[in-house]
Amino acid sequence: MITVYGVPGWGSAISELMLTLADIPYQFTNVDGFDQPGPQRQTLQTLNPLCQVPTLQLDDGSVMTESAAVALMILDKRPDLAPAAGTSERKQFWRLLVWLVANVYPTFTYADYPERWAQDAPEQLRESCIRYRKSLYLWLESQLKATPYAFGEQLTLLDIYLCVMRTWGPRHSWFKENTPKLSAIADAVNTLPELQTVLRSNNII
Ligand SMILES: N[C@@H](CCC(=O)N[C@@H](CS)C(=O)NCC(=O)O)C(=O)O
Repeated sequence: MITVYGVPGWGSAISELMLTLADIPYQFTNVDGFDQPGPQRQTLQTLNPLCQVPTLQLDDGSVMTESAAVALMILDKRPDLAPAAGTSERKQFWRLLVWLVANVYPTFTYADYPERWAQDAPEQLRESCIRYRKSLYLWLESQLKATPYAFGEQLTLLDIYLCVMRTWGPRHSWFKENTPKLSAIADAVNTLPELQTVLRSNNII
């Protein structure tokens, strides 16, 4: 069975929700505290030199990292969790999926641990990353045209990202005020019966 190494509410929640939605069994290993020296970090570092979550160990023992790679792996089994091949929606799906992990996700890497990158001005780096992240979310909001999900009636793995990322900085109230379409998508995902247990175990609802 797949093992997901993660921390409740962190990036591993995206993998857990995607796997659950796809009906792919997995077990969860909590590595809370992995971002500080200690046994959890040692465990994770042997699997993933970047020492990040999500880190997955697959059925064959191989390691899988990068949430978008996990999404692609899942789509191999469950193509219905993305818009159909040949549609313009599918192209936008790829675009926004990669855009999120390439642009928004790194703002957490730098803002959550600014002292790693700017020892002399960590607060400045944190603040500018958070400002940049907000500008990215505002652009994303301008791209969201459909309801109840990003691509209309079809629930896709992109909606799972939005649901989890909405719980991170700049937090619910900012999203509600500034990105109401993104917030509504996250709210819609939060009502899905098949995700309730995992949403709860990740403190998302
Ligand atoms: N590109 C990775 C980013 C993963 C990531 O940044 N995870 C965060 C937690 S949400 C993390 O592990 N941060 C700790 C660190 O970077 O040291 C992905 O998409 O999975």
